[in-house]
Amino acid sequence: TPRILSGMQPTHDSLHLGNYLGAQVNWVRMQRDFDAFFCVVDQHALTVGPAPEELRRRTRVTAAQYLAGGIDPDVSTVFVQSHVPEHSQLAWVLNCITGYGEAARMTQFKDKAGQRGAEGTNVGLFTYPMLMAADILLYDTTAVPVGEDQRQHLELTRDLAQRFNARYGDTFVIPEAHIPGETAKIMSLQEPTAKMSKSAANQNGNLMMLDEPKVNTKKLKSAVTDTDNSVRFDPEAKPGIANLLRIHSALSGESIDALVERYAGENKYGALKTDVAEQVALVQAPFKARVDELLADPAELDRILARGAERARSVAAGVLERAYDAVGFLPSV
Ligand code: AQP
Repeated sequence: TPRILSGMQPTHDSLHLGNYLGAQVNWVRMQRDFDAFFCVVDQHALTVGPAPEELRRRTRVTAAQYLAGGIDPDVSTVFVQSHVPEHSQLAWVLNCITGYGEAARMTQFKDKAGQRGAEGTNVGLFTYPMLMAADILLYDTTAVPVGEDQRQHLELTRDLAQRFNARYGDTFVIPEAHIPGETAKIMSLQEPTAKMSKSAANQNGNLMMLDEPKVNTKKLKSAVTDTDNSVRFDPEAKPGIANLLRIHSALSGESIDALVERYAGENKYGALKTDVAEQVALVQAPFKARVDELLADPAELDRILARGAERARSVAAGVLERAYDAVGFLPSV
């Protein structure tokens, strides 16, 4: 069976609706057709310098959200990146075939380094894409379900795999990005031309999966729209309304055309916002309840993650050995 791998960073106490609609919904859809690996990428999260107890808590919360969103640990392999040392081992090898200029062109790095300044930018942030490439290539992954923001990193992963194969002989499977249509980029409610982001300065633009529904309702009521007063789907001219329509459509299963028809006429922005809030609450309330249940028994959660790590290592070890041998490292036994 073909394999998928994806992950999220435990950089926040809750995922946002963009993570959920852009990535997780697809994970759940795909887990039965693929041999699926879902990783909590705690080593990536270390690049933003979390306090140790924060990272520990967020790693568990993130894993709990995978399960609450519908990932079945009996079907998929759910694990924590730092439990599988092969990730950093392969990352080193990939660092050595990545051009400095190539890495410096990554827009996510440029954005984050720009925000943090030279003093606040660590080398981990720079080598992030090569660690991500290792995450993917270690599992002979065929498809990677992610949001639009990860497209460039996926392209780099493919380039590195092809370069490695050309230089050292056929070693890695070349993965394909699997990016959804309308939900690939859920926008900030406050700045609808920028993506909803855990690290955004204005958190009022984020709908957090684990917030109380009334908090999200309030954020939706003050979502930025436009003064044109009619509901139409026009992402260029009306990014705020387009974002609300996409969110509604993804959660309710109704087509965007049907929604545009429903909110035809003047002064329907309020009604649209109220209805989106209702759809968000419908998904969010059971999600949050399930997360609370899972966190009440951290030992069980840790057992699931330990089982996942064991399965992950059983695959990753073989692929790493292939790569180590290909580059000319001596076998250790
Ligand atoms: N706004 C979004 N719309 C659709 N998909 C999104 N993803 C992130 N933001 C959106 C997808 O969620 C997955 C997990 O991402 P991550 O944890 O690696 O975080 P990120 O991509 O760096 O984005 P975040 O969550 O906003 O965090 P920060 O602010 O720290 O960068 C990925 O599949 C991503 O595509």
